[in-house]
Amino acid sequence: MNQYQVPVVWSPTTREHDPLHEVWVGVATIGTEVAARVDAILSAVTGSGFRQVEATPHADDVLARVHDPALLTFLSGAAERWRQGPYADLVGQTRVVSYLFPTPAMTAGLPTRPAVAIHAEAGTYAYDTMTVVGPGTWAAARAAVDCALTAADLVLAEERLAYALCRPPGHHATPAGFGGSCYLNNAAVAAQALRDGGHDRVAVIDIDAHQGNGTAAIFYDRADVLYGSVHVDPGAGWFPHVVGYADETGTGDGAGATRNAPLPEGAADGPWLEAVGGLADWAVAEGCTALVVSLGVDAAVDDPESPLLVTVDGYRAAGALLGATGLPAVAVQEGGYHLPSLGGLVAAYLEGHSGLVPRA
Ligand code: SP5
Ligand code: ZN
Repeated sequence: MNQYQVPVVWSPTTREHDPLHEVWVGVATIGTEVAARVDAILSAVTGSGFRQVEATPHADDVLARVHDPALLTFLSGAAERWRQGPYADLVGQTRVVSYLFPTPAMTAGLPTRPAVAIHAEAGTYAYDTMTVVGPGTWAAARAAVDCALTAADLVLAEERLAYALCRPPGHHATPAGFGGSCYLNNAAVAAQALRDGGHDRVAVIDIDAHQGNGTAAIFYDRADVLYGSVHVDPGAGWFPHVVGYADETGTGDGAGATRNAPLPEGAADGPWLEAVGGLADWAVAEGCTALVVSLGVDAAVDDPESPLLVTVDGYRAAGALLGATGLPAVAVQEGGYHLPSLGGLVAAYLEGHSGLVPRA
């Protein structure tokens, strides 16, 4: 019997981003978005149902259509500027972390200039203290974009499902900002590539535990890329805190093309799958011809970063629901931080989506 093999697109360069720590509530905590995630996933998506594909380098053109050039310039040069500064001597710190954020609370309507010092300029682009920039961050984030673009190429060449093992993740990266462990928005790049490749309407369905505020922002005023997300309720105190409410549905041309399905803590499989199914039906009803799945597995029971309590069978069933749309799909890795279970959750989702195992 012919069995479908899901291409697993990855790049060894994605291991070069090594945050060491995340500054959270003023303390340098042990990093959660670590390089070992790549290998935890790779070692699980093996066997006859998968085939590994190494990402190929792609030009910046699609990336530049979803991000402000100032963000790309800043991120690509930040680690080297930090290295050339006094920071190693002053604080023994090799990662870029801003101490200042020039939000409207500071600028208050005054005319402003770019900060000259990188320890202040970083706050123009960074919106949290957790998402640090180190020597390998740009190379890894850019390699993750190549993973997404290579997976999109495969789907444009008639593959029905391609998985991009992107790391660092991307869905919290906004047009001109980084945060939430994300630097470049891999899923948005994949969606834009599918649009450019001839799909008139593309849906991004985000099943990471957190609302993908970056992807939402990139497409909020566009009708050609739908954004739908199921996530833990920001109103219950969860990241991204200030957006991701159900009444945020798009603006201008994009009115009605955004859907947010916030869930209470402890929701578990039933309500979560109902929301995933609702988003899948919506993408089909709206006439989308291709899908990008922001595949975060941090909604799972053992994950330290969310309280949603979804099981591995839940992830398999979510895959089946999105696979049942019949739409060609790029699945892009987002969050998921429990190293022992991470790979199994990704494999279960992909098995469900590709129909490698019968649906429950
Ligand atoms: C891609 C993704 O899943 N990003 C997660 C963004 C949410 N991060 C919020 C972190 C809250 C602090 N958790 C404690 C971490 C201690 N190291
Ligand atoms: Zn997440």
